[in-house]
Amino acid sequence: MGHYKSNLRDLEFTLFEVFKIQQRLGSGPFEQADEDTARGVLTELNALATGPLADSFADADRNPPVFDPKTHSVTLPESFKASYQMLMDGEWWRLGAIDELGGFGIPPTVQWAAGELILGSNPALFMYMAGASFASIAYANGTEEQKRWAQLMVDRGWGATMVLTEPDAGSDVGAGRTKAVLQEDGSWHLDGVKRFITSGDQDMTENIMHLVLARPEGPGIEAKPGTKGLSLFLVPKFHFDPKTGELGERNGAFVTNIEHKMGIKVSTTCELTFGQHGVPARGWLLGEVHDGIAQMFQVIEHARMMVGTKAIATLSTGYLNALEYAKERVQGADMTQMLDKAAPRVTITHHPDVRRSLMLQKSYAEGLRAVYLYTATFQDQIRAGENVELANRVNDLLLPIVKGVGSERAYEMLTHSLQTLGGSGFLQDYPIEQYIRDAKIDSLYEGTTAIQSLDFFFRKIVRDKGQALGFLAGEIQQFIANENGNGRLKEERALLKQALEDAQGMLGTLIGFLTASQEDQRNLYKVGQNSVTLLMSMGDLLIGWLLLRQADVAIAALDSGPSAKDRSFYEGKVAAASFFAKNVLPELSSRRKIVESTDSSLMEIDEAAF
Ligand code: ST9
Ligand code: FAD
Repeated sequence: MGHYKSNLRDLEFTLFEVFKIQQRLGSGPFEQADEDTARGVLTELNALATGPLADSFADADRNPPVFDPKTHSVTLPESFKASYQMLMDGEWWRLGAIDELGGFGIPPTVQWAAGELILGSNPALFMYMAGASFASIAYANGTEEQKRWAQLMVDRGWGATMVLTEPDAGSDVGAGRTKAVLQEDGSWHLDGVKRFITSGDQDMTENIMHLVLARPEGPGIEAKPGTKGLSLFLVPKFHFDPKTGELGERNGAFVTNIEHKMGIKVSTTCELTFGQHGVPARGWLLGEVHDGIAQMFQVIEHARMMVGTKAIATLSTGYLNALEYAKERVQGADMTQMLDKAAPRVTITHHPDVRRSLMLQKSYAEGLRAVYLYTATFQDQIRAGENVELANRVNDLLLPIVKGVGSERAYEMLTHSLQTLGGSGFLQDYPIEQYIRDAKIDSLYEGTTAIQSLDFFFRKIVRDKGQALGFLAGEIQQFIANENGNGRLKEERALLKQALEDAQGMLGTLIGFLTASQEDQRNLYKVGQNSVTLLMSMGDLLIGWLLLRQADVAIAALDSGPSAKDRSFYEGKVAAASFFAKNVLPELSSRRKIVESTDSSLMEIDEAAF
């Protein structure tokens, strides 16, 4: 058996029994895909993900890519290349492609559910496979000629990258200095050094299309500071015939280093140098507008969703590995017989602390899965043209939760998964130590958690005038008020009500600090001290609510006499929801007190006193 333990049952439950996504399948933009197609996609991919895709996961970690500085090229381990080839042969890249470029015509909910399977099995495969998804951005924003390039990217299976970061421009993308100078033929010559570029080089595709943010220079071009002064350029690794895609000369974008990392080692993280090795780095402005940051955010939004889903996928397999171990590992006696030295030894699932930890892992893994799939239901609505404006706002609001909360909680919970295995968890004989190393990146790239929390508060709540949040709060209120579940889960509903009040209380306090900053700007610091707490608390609230929605569905299913296997599944859903409501949601009350009592002392401490 490979390392990857998927949870297809929970994916299908959430998609079809809870969110009932089949109601949109088979018609409109999803005409090509009915429920059977969607289930078929997941079943087929599940077999691949738990089998051959997972096979190279550990090998590619122990034998990471090799960089040759003489040729500026990277060689990936053969085992990984074989897994990648399998994905490409199965045409699974179609999952992320728009219909015009050969997409499957399945809704985002199913795309992301399928994405979870690849991301849990071998996350770097998904990232290397993203060329067709990136082509969608070139297609959506490009000139007629660039739309044809997008088609070539897909037809010829090219790789692609997103190129923002520089040594002095990480979170602060607007500090980037790489420039692009307009040439007489309408192309641009790029000059600068970018760093940390994922998939910047590899030896699996014939070409790579870099999507690069740079500062345009040329006659009549107004220089603007910050992100609004950046444009987006298409910079291929090799030039190509625009009709056939046949490769020409090497372009002057060279990988000049690769990073040696804590985890996700097979995903190359490259320094990419433009125009400094004797060959000009020629690029083409994407479309005809200088609107680079907005165009790049079209990629970033998907990439943030991807990173959150990756983290959640890893947590899920971490939990299931821990569970399997715990069911087999015999150690110690049942606690009620702890004084009897001759008492029979039991499996560790009998120990209350192991149970507490496993249930915490389960509730976060399944609750976060519900969060990312719930988010994707709004992407389904957007695609289907239903309530598009509101769906866009809600999707925007939820993305920092999927990414920020997903990554933080996954990393935290994976340490519980490792702990469940005792000393064995520390060994490379089990996958969890690699999961932890591979998942740490998720709270860092695509905007750190602090950046997600600022985006959440300032852009997604304040600038949105609370419209999306108001909608969500209304949905939660409605759930609290209804009596589904035959009067069961009453206590849990009361706990959810309190959690909603606490989260709203925290938000109200932060809005108060923001208002007070008009009088004294230092009050903004109080927002900054608490924005991550707000984000994490809203995440817990959402998880608590979605788990209880699942429990409602599970109770109804239990009442209708399910099979023995299904009975255990549904009982598990009710147990996880109840556990989370009783053990996690009450924490919001104390967090609210902390937020409310924030003062300015932290910002007044002299740096030397740290
Ligand atoms: C990275 C990659 O880390 C890691 C993994 C790579 C994996 C690659 C493969 C992935 C494949 C996945 C599939 C994807 C493919 C695509 C599929 C397509 C179908 N939402 O607040 P302002 C815009 S890469 C939308 O003033 P500052 C907006 O235009 C590196 N737009 O910002 C706005 O203008 P306006 C990742 C947003 O103070 C403008 O920006 N690096 C949003 O100038 C300015 O906004 C980072 O993520 C948003 N949420 O700059 C950087 N926010 O207001 C993190 C802003 O007029 N840092 N815009 O609308 C930040 O995000 C900063 O907050 C900042 C601040 C840079 C935005
Ligand atoms: P910094 O921005 O220096 O942040 C350091 C710390 O300060 C963080 O804790 C951060 O939260 C905090 N901080 C910074 N600013 C603020 C603020 N305003 N308020 C509160 N806290 C703040 N980039 C690409 O362009 N393309 C890629 O493909 C890509 N892939 C990557 C792959 C890997 C493995 C890694 C490690 C990075 C990758 N990145 C990529 C870069 C990544 O997006 C950045 O590392 C990330 O955005 C953070 O920037 P930084 O590392 O410079 O940290």
